[in-house]
Order: sequence, then C-alpha cells, then structure tokens
Amino acid sequence: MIKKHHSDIKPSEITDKETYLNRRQFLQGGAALALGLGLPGCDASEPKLAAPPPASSRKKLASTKNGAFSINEAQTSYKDITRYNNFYEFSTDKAGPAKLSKAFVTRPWTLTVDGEVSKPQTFDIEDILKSFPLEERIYRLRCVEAWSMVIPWIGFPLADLIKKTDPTSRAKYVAFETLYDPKQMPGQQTGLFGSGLKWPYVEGLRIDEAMHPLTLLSVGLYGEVLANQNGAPIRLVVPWKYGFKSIKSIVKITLLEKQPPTTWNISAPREYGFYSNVNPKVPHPRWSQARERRIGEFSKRKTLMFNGYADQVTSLYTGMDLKKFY
Ligand SMILES: Nc1nc2c(c(=O)[nH]1)N[C@H]1C(S)=C(S)[C@@H](COP(=O)(O)O)O[C@H]1N2
Ligand SMILES: [Mo]
Repeated sequence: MIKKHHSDIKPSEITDKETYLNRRQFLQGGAALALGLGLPGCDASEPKLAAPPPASSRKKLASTKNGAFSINEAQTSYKDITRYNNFYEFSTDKAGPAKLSKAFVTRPWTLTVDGEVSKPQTFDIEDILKSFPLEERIYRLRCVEAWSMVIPWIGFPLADLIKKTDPTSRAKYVAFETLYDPKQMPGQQTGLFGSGLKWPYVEGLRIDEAMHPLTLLSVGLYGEVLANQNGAPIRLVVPWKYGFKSIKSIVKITLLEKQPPTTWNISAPREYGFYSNVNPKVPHPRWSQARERRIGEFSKRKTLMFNGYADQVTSLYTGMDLKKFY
C-alpha cells in the first residue's frame, strides 16, 4: 500500500536529499502512521507533476477585482497552484490530487448551513454562484510546512452566506465539513495506511474570524472555476492562518456554541492548535516558522505575522497569549 503510494516518485525527482532519506527510512520501517501524523500536507520534496487540467474541463468565471483586499506581489503560476496541492482525500503526495481528482463529481452539489441559526438552509451550488457577487482577491497562502503561494482567488465573503441563515446569539463558533465519499476519494479508503487522518476532514473558526471580511468562500481562481484539486466546487480561504484551515470541497457549515474539533488538532494536538494563525514567533514543535519558501522561488523569505494581514486581524486576538492559543 505504502510502496504503491510512492512508486511514481523516483529518487532522481526529489531534490531535497534529506526528504528522500526520510522517505526511504519511512518505507523501510513501514511506519504507516508517521506520514500523516506529522505534517498537514507538508512535505518539501519536488513532486512529479501531472499534466495540466484538460482545456475541456476548464471553465471561465467572471468576477470583479477587489484591489483593497489584494496584495501586490507576483502571483504563483497556474501550473504550480493546480499541480502542487494538499488534498489528503486524494493523496498525501503534492502531485497526487491533480492526478486522482480528475473524475471527481462536483455537480449536483449542496452546502448545508445549520446549527445555531434561525434559518437553516441547504444551498445549491448553482444558486450560490448566482446569488453572491464574485470578487477576485489576491491573497497569500502559507502552508504550515513553510512554503507559500500567491493566489488570485475568486469568491465572496463567508459572512454573506452566514448572514442569510440568521445566526442566534449562541453562535460562537463555526464548524466546516468536507464531503465524505470514499468511492470518489481514495485517501478516505486507506485508514491507518494512508494519511492516518480521521474522515471527514473538519475545520473550525471562531465566529468573529468567520465573519471577518478577509474570510472568503472560494469558487474559482485565475479567472476560472476551481480545479477539483483546489477544492471544487467551494472551499474556504482564511489568509492569515496556516493553509490547513482552508478546508476544501465543503458540504456542511454548522454554527455552534462550543469550539468544534478540527482534523489536524485531532491528529496531533501538540502540533496543531485550533487557532493556527501564521506566527513566525511560535515555532512548530519540530521546525521553525520564521521563514518560508515561495513556490517558484529559490531562496527563502521571512514569514510575516498573521501572514502579512496583521493590520486587519490583530485586534481579533487582543489579550490572548498566542503561544498558548497556537
Ligand atoms: N478537505 C481538505 N482540505 C484541505 C486539505 C486537505 O487535505 N483536505 N489540505 C489543506 C492544506 S494543508 C493546505 S496547505 C491547503 C492547500 O490548498 P491548495 O492545494 O489549493 O493550494 O488546503 C487545505 N485544505
Ligand atoms: Mo498546508
């Protein structure tokens, strides 16, 4: 199982020697759990990239550029954004999701919003696309593994969707859930021999984080409908938090009074907290978070507090010890 999983990667394709040696050790030891328990998609090796999505599966998606919410940095190429992915439902390899999600069915698709709301609703994805004005926003995405990208997302504020359901005063947290469909998502079939994660993938935010104007539900990027490997048909984008908070292929959003469990926190609570704000001053227990490699660049750059969004989000955490609430 493990062997098969990595058989398409030749040592010569892996630039980082240490990663290769670790991987070999891992394969020899057969320690299936180790892969998943450590890193939310964080494996620094260079993957063997799949062919780009066929032109026939790519659809244009119109949006209005939101300059005020966009950064002015070179965008990561479409090729890298769609071929270097973390989507453990399909594969734990960076190149895997692009190859294994080609036949993923994203229509029909519904997204249910329930819990502490007076108007629980199930939205059809087609209605969502018609009801919410779509914006383009260029955001940084910083993976907990210390790489980053700059992505021109298309989407709309999560707050706009939540407001339609009329949250009650008890709504203090928001829980998110990815589709559970092992027939379509091979990574959900593997149990302990795959990523070791518990399915479905779940994430959570505090209600003020969820309602923050930067928090986006994304349905596209680079002027097109989201590729399956990027979380089609609808995924979250929380730019000041580590990438694993940006849950893909969402089917359910539940407003709650209590803090919900989250996939990576369940998997390794000492390493991944509920908040998971990008913070160069709080190292991961096994590596520094002070620097990152921008995909497509060679040298590393400094990681910015809250991934560069400190002006907008610092006030959400006033009085909180961010070492404790990591
Ligand atoms: N359902 C689900 N969502 C997920 C993941 C995943 O494995 N499953 N990986 C996360 C991680 S670790 C990152 S860095 C981002 C990557 O998003 P991208 O592939 O669109 O760049 O998705 C996040 N959302
Ligand atoms: Mo990540």
